Amino acid sequence: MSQTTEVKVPDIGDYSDIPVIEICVKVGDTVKLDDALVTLESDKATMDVPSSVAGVVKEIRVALGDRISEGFVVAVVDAAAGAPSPVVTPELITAPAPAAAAVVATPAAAVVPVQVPPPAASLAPGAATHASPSVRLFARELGVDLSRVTATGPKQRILREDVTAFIKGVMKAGPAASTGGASLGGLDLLPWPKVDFAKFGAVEVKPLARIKKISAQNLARNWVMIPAVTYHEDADITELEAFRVALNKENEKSGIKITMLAFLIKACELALRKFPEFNSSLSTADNGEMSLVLKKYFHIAFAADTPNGLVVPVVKNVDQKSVSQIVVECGELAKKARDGKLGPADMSGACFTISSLGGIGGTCFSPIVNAPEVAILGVNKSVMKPVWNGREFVPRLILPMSLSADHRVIDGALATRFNVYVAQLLADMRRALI
Ligand code: CAO
Repeated sequence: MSQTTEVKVPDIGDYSDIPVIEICVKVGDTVKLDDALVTLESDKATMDVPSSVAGVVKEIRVALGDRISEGFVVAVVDAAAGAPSPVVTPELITAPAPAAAAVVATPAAAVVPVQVPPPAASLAPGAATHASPSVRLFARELGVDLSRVTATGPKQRILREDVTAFIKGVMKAGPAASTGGASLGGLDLLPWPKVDFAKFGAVEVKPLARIKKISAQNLARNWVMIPAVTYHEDADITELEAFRVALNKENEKSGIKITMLAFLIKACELALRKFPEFNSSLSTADNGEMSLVLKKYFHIAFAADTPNGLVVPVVKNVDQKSVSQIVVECGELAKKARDGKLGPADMSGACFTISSLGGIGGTCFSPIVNAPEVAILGVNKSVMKPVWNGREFVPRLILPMSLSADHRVIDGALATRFNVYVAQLLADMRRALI
């Protein structure tokens, strides 16, 4: 006879309204007393909600991301016939395990994490993994992303030994292979300052948007790991801009407005062909051996500012497209970006990135290289400047360019040659024919 029990979130102390980060079972699973049904995670603790009976899961009443508190029914379990089902007592509740934020505050936890870059499609590191709070804590202390760890426990559960094996693998492959891992160990970073800002005045706390969280991780890794140098160059775009304006006047009826960004993409594609090191990525084999992958395709990304944060869509095969086609594609991608509709395919495969702040202003900046690319070109607003032509000062429209390049692949001389060539192309696109 069926004997259903509603399993509720037990007394979890001061915690409430905590998001569900993992659902450990599915309908039809057989569970033992105390098997974890779901995992909750606040900013301070991770805790499993254990089954209060042994039996078969009949219903799951929560979804990932739901915020729940004590007493909320997470699942309905049909107690196995004949199996005694002692009711869970508060002592049986899995003790809340302090999460990273809390750990960081203690000196003992000032372990520099072994971070492994998330796979391109990994939007939420650690998501969809099964592990107990103590294993999660262990992984956090070491900075291990559980989604990269191979689980050997029952029902794909990650065990402490799995985390240890993962770390051993990373260490064995050497610092270079960990790319973002052990090589950070020497930095001996201080914990992030914890300040009660409200002590100094009124504040408002806002959660970071998802895009910002993802880009924060990527930017921090790229900033720390890539020894990038930024090289500045001025491009004289007087004639190109006059041509662009004239074209747009001609094409007023068609509605397609040729942009400076499209010319920049074309010029960069031509420069990538002339300087193939710029169209490459560093890659590390399992034995730690590093090599340079030179690409024979030309996919160029551009940074797009959206209300939710920065995204970087990619225009594929720009070598096979005219400037007008690039204009149309950039427009479509920028619209998709603003509407939050870019898919992973729209944002992957880039060889090189352009970050244009030209519509806003600025005179120069240091863009962060977008790994695993090796360079990025930033441009600011073009301005009329007096330029000496040997006899007199003449007004010329100058576009400031800032090229950041990974010094492991690109030396200063090469970077400057690239910049000079892009500037020459922008000054006179006829060079592309030579
Ligand atoms: N100099 C002077 N004017 C420029 C210019 C430049 N380098 N680049 C663009 N402009 C002008 C355009 O001609 C346009 O003028 P009109 O409206 O009179 O025609 C205006 O500035 C707006 O251009 P835009 O920037 O919106 O359009 P775009 O095609 O040049 O760029 C995009 C598209 C998606 C790159 C841009 O909208 C964007 O998001 N830029 C921000 C990128 C960013 O945030 N980078 C920083 C990353 S690091 O934090």
